Amino acid sequence: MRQIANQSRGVLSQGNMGAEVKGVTNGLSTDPLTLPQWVLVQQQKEAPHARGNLSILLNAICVACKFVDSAVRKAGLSDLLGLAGTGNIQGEDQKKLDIVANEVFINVLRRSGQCSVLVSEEVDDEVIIEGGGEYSVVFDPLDGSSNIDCGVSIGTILGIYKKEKTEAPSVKNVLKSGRELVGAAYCLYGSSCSMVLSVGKQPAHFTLDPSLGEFVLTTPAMSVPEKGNIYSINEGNSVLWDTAVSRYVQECKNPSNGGSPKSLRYVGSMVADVHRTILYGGIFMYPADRKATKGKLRLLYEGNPMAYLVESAGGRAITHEGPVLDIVPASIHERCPIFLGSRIDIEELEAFLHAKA
Ligand code: AHM
Ligand code: MG
Repeated sequence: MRQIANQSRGVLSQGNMGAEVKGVTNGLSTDPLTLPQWVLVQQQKEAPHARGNLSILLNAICVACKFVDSAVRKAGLSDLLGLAGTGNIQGEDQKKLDIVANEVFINVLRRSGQCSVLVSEEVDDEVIIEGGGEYSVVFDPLDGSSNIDCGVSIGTILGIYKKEKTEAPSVKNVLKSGRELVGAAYCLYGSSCSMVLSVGKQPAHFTLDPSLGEFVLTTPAMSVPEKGNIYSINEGNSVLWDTAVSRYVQECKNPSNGGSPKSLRYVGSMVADVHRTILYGGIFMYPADRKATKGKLRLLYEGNPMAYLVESAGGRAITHEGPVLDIVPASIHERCPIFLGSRIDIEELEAFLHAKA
């Protein structure tokens, strides 16, 4: 058998793998970078003296996401579809999978030893972990619940805060503007399982390889296209919108410059709608309206993490007034209107939001 250059002498070096050691052979990646490996490499580069606590936390998040992905894929076979018979603080019926996902995230995050405060969409009050670590995680364990039973994409959304060592664990650790997030991620349980993660830099995209059971890096640095041709909004609420939103959506359908109309895409799962917006460009909107005067989506564990990821990818995220990330929340389940996506599309929307009625 022919020997591979350098490997035979045991001198493979970082960045110089030897002429015959390639990353792809017969269409198969032979150089997969898993999420835990990626985190270690980033940490060594950015914070060589770090104690690895963030790595432990991110690994725990990976485990929980893999568990939920597996539960979602076999839900129809394991009596996991349908209602649990309980409700959450927002008065919404909880699905069985909402409860499973919530339990998994709380257990895995608690056991990681890195968290002192957890906030979940499915739990009325913040969870304080005595003797926990410096991180606080806010999360929607299973977003897009209305899509669970019909097999449409759903997801998990997470935001990560870090407290000062001297700060006592309390709800104050998370009642901070989104600018203070140290990281955010979402996991999409779709036609494939994708994790998009940012810890202060452009988001990286990982795809779950089910045969390895690992998230493998598929895009190191994601960028939202400057402009897109998709708008995404629940048009069923159009009778409730204000004039600015109505006029902007009309402009999307019938551009005043005679250009082509935008296409409408709306999954009704924020993770799926935001993932498409980051990849293809365009605009996703859940505005305030006459009925939902603060919008529908929750600031802490839906609006802020998504705004953080979209802005880290060069896009923008605003309310009717200003950046989502500037809002300082007063309570853990508060709602906020949100418009996010391509920079130019958001600028065009702003012209309508700021115009005199
Ligand atoms: P959920 O957290 O109860 O699942 O609700 C959030 C979801 C988002 O994923 C999605 O963008 C929105 O609700 C859809 O709402 P609507 O059905 O009103 O369009
Ligand atoms: Mg949600």
